Amino acid sequence: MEKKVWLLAIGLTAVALAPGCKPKGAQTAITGDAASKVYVAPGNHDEFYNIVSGGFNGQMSVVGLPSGRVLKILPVFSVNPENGWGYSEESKPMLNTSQGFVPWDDLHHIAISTTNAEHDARWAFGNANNTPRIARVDLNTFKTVEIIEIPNSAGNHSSPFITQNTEYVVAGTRFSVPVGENNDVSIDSYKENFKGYISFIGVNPESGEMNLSFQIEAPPFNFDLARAGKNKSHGWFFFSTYNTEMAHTLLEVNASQKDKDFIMAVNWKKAEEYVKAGQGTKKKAKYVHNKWNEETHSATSTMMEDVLTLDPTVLKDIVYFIPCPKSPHGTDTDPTGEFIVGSGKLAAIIPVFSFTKMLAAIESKDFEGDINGMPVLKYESVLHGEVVKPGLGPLHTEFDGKGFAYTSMFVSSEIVKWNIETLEVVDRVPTYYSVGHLSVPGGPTGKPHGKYMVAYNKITKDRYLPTGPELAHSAQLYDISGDKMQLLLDFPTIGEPHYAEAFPASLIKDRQVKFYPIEKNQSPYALKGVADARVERKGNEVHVYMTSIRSNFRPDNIEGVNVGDEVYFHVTNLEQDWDVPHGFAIKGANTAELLIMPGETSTLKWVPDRTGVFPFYCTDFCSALHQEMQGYLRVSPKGSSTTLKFSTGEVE
Ligand code: CUK
Ligand code: CUA
Repeated sequence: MEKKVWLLAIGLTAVALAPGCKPKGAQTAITGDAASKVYVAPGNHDEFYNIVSGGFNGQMSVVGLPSGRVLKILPVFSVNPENGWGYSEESKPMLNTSQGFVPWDDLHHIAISTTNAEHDARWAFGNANNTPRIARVDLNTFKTVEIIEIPNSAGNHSSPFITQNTEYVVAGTRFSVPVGENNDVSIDSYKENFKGYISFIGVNPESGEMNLSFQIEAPPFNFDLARAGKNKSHGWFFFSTYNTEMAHTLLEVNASQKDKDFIMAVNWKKAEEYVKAGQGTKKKAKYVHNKWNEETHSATSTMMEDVLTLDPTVLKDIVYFIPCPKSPHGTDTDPTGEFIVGSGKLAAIIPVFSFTKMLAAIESKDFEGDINGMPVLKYESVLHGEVVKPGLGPLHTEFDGKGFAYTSMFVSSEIVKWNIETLEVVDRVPTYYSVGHLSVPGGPTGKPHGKYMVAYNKITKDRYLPTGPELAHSAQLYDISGDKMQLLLDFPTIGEPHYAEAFPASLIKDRQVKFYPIEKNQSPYALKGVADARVERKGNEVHVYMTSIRSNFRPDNIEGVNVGDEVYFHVTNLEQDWDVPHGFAIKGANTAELLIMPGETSTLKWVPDRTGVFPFYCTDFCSALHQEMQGYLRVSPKGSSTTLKFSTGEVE
């Protein structure tokens, strides 16, 4: 009975919303050896790191494959009370934007750095949709070390995608908006006043530091996703667009009018030439650039003032349009760089374009028209072929390096494997349920590692124990080493993942930072030993220079603080060993704890609003005497003359 009601509910959902169909031929059972294929024995390590976007939680999670074990959650565009990210004075500037402190975002896509189109896994980039930003995470420390805001963008969805040597991370705007001074315009003037901007953010090959190199001004389409060309198509970038109708109301209907939208092909090497030749216009734009410094253990935030803009209607040969059926979502390039797959979410086929044919069509000016002087190529001239009857609602495609492509089918809840050359569908498996992105280790690179594929599903329904109105989101791991895809494992995820990338653990596991050398600690508040522990008053500021080492804080008892004082606890963790963080928390503080890594200094600010004696303690169980790691701070009335004093344990 219960089951029947449930099926009916799904049926209704399916009718109303299209997605959510129970896959046909649903085999819930998995075959014999699946468990042993995902079993990583206690003490053994996983073969791959999987860096997974958190969607609306603004974080990334680190998952081991094939086990599906969650190893870490990284705050990127979010505060994290667990370790004080966004709460400590040092980390607050990382979340600054031109709109002020923004402690949340919607993170959809991961890009792992590459060299020669192969993962080097030095950095993981992630996008912020809502307040357009790109973040860079250092994969030696698994810490967010840089965030750059993207001006003239709104809904930074087509982002971040990287070129094959990580020359650029690229960001296309989902929403076109009016930009510059003249931004108070009628929404009905969409076609005249709105613009779509594509941003190329240069990445320093040594330090990884990002800088907004230039923006290309594009028509007011919606830019959805993108992929760089690679190997033979290195130097080009491909962006999927929808709403080429340029509608601004009821997009559900009005942006689905045309038979074909476009994949916008961008010759970024050409754009670079124009930049080098001094072309383009510097335009005023305010955006913030935040950087973390591993020696001062703190972040700085800089307001930037302008951006170089290229107008491709004037600067020729940068932008071309490839017609692509029905509101393409993903666009993906195969490992050779020859094939460009457009996944029209409302299309009945999957078109596959040929880079060679595209170049030939450009060469022979085989155009069907233009958009403001930017050529529109002929669909047939650029088409390698179509995958017929692949399923319903193609979204995203990954590759295995063995000549096959895997496309997620959102509406029919399945994954379809097809041959890139012959376009023949060779296998299909159901997913539970509506699948979004897929992730094959090395899948977007020139050298996929194959072996596994993870599907990140949107609707979980009955896969796990229910947890109230909101159910766990679901990832599913498939073995793709044979001819037939085989479901191995379901595992719940953190947040709502969209894209994820996976790479061999061997790339980075031996170069992990174990602790920060205390002698290199350049924080102005760092202490190099317990002898320097002290408390200083400067007007109404009280600075507590504190050390933590197993198993004490120095100073531990502090008196002479008054109500309304600004108290700064600058805590240095003096440990020089792996895996010995100390925590710091004080009763009454309206903030989070600090979790201080060995050799690091971190600051918690507190303005006491009442008198009393307030205990503080270490929050990380660091030794057998962890519970002894504590102290007291006395707060006296405003203006009181209680003498400033502190004990460091030496005198009794
Ligand atoms: S999107 Cu989520 S399933 Cu934002 Cu890459 Cu396609
Ligand atoms: Cu330090 Cu517990």
